[in-house]
Amino acid sequence: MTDFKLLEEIFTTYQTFVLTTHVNPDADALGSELALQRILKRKNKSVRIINFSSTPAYLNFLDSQNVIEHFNEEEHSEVIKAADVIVALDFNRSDRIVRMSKLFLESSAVKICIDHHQFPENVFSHIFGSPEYCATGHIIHDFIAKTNYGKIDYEIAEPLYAAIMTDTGSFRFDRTTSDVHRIAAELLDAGVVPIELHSKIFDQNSPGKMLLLGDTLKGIEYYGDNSELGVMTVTLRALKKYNTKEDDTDQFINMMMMCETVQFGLKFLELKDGFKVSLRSKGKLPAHLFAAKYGGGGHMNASGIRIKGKKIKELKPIIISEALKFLEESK
Ligand SMILES: [Mn+2]
Repeated sequence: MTDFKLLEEIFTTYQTFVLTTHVNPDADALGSELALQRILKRKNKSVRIINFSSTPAYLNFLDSQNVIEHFNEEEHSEVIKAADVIVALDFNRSDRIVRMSKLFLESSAVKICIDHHQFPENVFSHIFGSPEYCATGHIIHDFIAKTNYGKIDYEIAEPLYAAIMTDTGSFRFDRTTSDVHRIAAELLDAGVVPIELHSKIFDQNSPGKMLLLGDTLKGIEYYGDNSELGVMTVTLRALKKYNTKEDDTDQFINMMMMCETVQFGLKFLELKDGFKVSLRSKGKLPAHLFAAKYGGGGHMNASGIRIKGKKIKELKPIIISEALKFLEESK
């Protein structure tokens, strides 16, 4: 059980808060930060949101008051040091905030993690939430609802709906329970218009991104006797060709999973200093256990691996043959 009373006590006791989230933040990461920031502000707390990555353009509308700050060591190291409480949202391992992690680990602040991923690192004073939650925004919602720590009006409902809608894949993934739908109903009652928010988040693709998507889909490789394994690859060259960025490719893997035969999907994304593999699986296939073999993590049906200092072509054939073995063993 998540101890929301303790969380409320911490919020009540302390005055200055720094909220942060993982590199390349998504709508759950940012929506959770913004909802919590707004709730704490109403209690006259001093709250800064400092993120390692800048906000992706398509999610800028969520930050209507322009409060999210992009991490800059000079400007923020004192702020992070002086905070009473640092709240880590939507991540549970310090390396997910990249170069902010040193300041985070060295800070004497109370370190809170509010998150729904598995296997938290042992660096937090308190952890709230669990993988049972469909989104970090879901945890924030339950905290507010169960403790009455503020009112869920439109200002809070919009970021929470964005968080929950996106992390449940528009209310279809595994943890989309009847409770999640009841929460969605509550957020609609607070003024959220689903089609508007959905369109603001999902219909924001540049023409270049659509062309990159076309090339990437065309390049899908299928493996296994019945094409159960799907593999897609995005290179830095392709990103550059279409004037696109890493986060433009976030949804590509979900498109590959639309193929009926594909049970396990891998997306290789080239980075300047290595590469990233996103994993998706269907049913009970535990993608996160496969990710863990390479030091990655995530959820059963959606996880990720980050490999530093190696080229895709060095490891891709190995990862593919391991993935085929993994598929075979999981049958
Ligand atoms: Mn999340």
